[in-house]
Amino acid sequence: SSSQTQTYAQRAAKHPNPSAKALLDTIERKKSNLCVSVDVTKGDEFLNVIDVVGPYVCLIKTHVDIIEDFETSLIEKLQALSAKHDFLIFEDRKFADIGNTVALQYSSGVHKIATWSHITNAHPVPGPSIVTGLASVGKPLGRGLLLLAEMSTKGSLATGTYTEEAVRMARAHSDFVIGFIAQRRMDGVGASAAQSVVDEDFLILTPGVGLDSRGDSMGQQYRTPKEVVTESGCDVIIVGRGIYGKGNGIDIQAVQTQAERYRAAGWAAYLDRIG
Ligand code: 6AU
Repeated sequence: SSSQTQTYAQRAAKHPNPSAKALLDTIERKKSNLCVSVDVTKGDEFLNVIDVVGPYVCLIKTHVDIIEDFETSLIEKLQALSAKHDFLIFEDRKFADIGNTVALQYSSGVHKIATWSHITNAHPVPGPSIVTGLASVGKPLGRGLLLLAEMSTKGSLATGTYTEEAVRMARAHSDFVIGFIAQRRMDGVGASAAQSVVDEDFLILTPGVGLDSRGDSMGQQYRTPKEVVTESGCDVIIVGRGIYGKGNGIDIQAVQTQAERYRAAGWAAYLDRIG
């Protein structure tokens, strides 16, 4: 059977990449396919939101470069919360440069992403050298990479043959590329009849998820967990503003309520899919 109808536990048991296996195991253990995207700009708000949503998530997604008062101790606190609540960390860096440059951006600078982020992502636009550049840093550490095969935004150029080439690139580097940021399952996409793709198991992490809104004023488009997980076969829902809100100031009780609501919706959609 394809990964579409297998349980997360069945997939975890045979996944060769340590970060993909850990994510699948965490999803099963916590009965959560929810990743919360914590796109806030103050370190204390960042930690407060993560502490509250932590029990309901398999994964926390960060954009560390938007935090105004970033310091190394923030990463230590993030790691302590990861241990306390049992979730993995995904820095949404969207690398997009030549191999040598992305290897430096991944390992070095202020943020040293590879030292703490289990999973990161990259645009396939430079070609396979972006994967080998990042793998030179991340593979020895047991990290995993997601390629952006599609985007959630209106007018995205990541469609058609671009998406197919992204999947082929992943297939050629499946020791480090664990899946895609995409809007649907990629089983067999871009495969020639001669290629055997039956054993591949790419994880599909999907942003652009909302229960109360269909988009924002800057091109974002939202679909429901049912559309994303049951109908399109995706594995993890990524939710930001649907959970932590849009206004100024964070209502921590509301954040907890929304995290529980999205966890339940994402899990129900998965149970519907596997039947
Ligand atoms: O739920 P939102 O709209 O508040 O946040 C969605 C999050 C943001 C985006 O940077 C990210 O998901 N994202 C991505 C990722 C994860 O790579 C790709 C994409 O196509 N759309 C998208 O929104 O942090």
